[in-house]
Amino acid sequence: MTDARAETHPWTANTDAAGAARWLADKAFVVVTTHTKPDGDAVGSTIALARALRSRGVRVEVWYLGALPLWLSEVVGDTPVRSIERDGLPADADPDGIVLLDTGSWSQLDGLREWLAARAERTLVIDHHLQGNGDIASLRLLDTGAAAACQPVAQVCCDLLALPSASRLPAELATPLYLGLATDTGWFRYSNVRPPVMRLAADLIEAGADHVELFRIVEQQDEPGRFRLLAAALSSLEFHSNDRIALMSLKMEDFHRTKADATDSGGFADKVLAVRTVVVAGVLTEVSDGTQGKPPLTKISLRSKDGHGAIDVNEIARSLGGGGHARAAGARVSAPLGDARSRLLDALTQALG
Ligand SMILES: [Mn+2]
Repeated sequence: MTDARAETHPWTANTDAAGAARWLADKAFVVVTTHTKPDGDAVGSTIALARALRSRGVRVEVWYLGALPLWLSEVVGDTPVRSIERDGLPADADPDGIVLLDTGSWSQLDGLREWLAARAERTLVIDHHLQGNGDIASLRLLDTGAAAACQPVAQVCCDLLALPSASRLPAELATPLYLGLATDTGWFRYSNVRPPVMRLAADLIEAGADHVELFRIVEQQDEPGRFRLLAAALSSLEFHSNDRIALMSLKMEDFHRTKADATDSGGFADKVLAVRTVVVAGVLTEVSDGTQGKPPLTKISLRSKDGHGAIDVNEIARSLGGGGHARAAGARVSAPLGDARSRLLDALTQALG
């Protein structure tokens, strides 16, 4: 998006929950959608709003983009859902209202961008992110102080159903709303947990949100292969620089032996940050060892601990040709695993000073 467009379409709110509910109330067919690779907040907010609209007799479809979480069907139940990747874009879909949740960025809407751009005049966006594209929707309910999109969506649901408090919501709405609140706050551990988050969580539990079942569905679904792979990673664990650096390495044969796939190593670096002395952790994954007609390639994933003197892993990753965020970053290095490990260790040792 050009700067001129950002000026004529600023990322500013122009409605509140009551206004959004009034706008939705007279719709006949609404499509509810969200960012690609939907997470807990994306799924929770879309399903809750779809159920609220359905209970008012509105025809609703929820559309998802990109890879879907493994637990999706257990949260969605019988609410009508379409995967654009799997089912395609319906040629004849002509909703009189579109609601975009948990994002306002064109870059997160690949596969639906043109369809949405042609219909911005009948689109409502409800989001909590600091940045977005104002031209994505003519009606914008933005609460950048909210920890999750599910917070403003909970209020819209209450207004749609004329309920005085979220504690009176039907349980089938309270449970997905709780999912968004819980996952966007790391199950109520992150710094975005403020009093309204806990008040809404309490109301949703009062309404019957099944938080015990949600935790099982979302957080206790790992395949055994993932933990066999973690065992392999831990057996390679080495500490450097007075135990402040932790490195783990996974070889191609580790994936074959444990029947794990590339996504199964997600979160391994985070686990090692639990060690008191460790300030930065890296996982090196051998993508190609250079023997099968492909040049050697090693993937690096980096995490660092918050606090005074925290290591900026974005900078480290950039020095290796990658990038990311200050606390989480990665790179792909065209080198065998051992060489990549040496280069990474040099960069980390230097950064620690
Ligand atoms: Mn969110």
